[in-house]
Amino acid sequence: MRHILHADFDAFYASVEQLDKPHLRGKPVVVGGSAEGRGVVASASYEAREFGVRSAMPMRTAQRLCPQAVRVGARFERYREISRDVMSIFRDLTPLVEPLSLDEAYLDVTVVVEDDNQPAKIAAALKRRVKDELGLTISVGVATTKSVAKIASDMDKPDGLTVVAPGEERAFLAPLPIRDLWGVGPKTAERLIAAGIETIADIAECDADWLQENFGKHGEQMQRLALGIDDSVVVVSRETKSVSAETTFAQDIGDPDALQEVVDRLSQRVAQQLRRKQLQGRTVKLKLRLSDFTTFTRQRTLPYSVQSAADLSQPAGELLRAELYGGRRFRLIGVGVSGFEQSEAHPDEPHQLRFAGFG
Ligand code: DCP
Ligand code: MG
Ligand code: MG
Repeated sequence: MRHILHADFDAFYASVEQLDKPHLRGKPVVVGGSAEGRGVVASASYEAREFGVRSAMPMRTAQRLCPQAVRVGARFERYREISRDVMSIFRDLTPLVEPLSLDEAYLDVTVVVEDDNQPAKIAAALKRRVKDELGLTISVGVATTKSVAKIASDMDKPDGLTVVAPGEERAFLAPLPIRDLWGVGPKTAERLIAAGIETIADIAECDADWLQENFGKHGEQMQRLALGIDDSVVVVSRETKSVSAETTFAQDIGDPDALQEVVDRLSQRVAQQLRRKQLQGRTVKLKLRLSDFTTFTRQRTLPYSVQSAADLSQPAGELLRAELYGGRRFRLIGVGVSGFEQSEAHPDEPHQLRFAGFG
């Protein structure tokens, strides 16, 4: 039997803003783009939620529901920093940490459990440590499976701790609406409700053949999850050593401006991946292939680390210009970054979720 924690910050972006700007504490706060710019709410403080404000809502609607709410723009760098901090607190507890996004992760604490250190106690201690060290609250779900732990962490927000004892998984899930189940997105939910299936218990008790006929393998999986059966393990992603992007041309290119444009575009792709993986590196690499298929790389290590497309395309462009002599033409260009700053393991992209509709 496994013991899994799912931990998720409460109103993450909004709480960070309240932490950094004490005058916002206790007030309705929404983080996101302006109403004039057709912005949407990324995160709403729990004070704002009392007025019905929710994530993904147009900012204009949020301001109508709660005119006194203070809107602040998002500061992704800061959120990434706190995300790194919390993941490192998690990894202090167990190496089996699977981040799902900046503000949440699964932790497999099976080997940490002892007679006098039960999962509930471990979770409470983790919440306390995060609060003491970061000044923010997380909600934690404790269960024997990932899917139940994830649902449990959402039950008692904010500052929640919900423990589903071994053997209680099915009973815990039974009364919940089908939308709470892993993998039940809006379309699936609509079809299930049309058939009179409204709670997770309804799925658990539903005729297996009917589910299979209507939803195929997904139907089978839904029923297993509804019964509290889920064998998926906490996946620790490998450390990323480098991030790169390359492109091959239909026709060889020699024009410096056209080549620089390609470098700019590749830099943007790399920057996007770096952002997603919360990485920044000091070594910029350019890969080149000539018309005659000779392939080589040039690299430079900078005194500072880069993450943005602009910071990356500039040194990559310099490496390129040094190779533009004698009318050389290129058939492939690649741009990459390595030499990442933090030495600790970094999450890869949050793992691909198997179903649509998983929040
Ligand atoms: N986020 C976003 N757009 C969304 C949903 C989320 O930009 N539609 C961002 C802002 C959130 C962060 O991701 O702060 C974490 O997402 P959560 O779903 O965990 O939401 P919160 O942490 O804000 O609130 P909760 O207390 O419900 O977890
Ligand atoms: Mg959250
Ligand atoms: Mg989250």
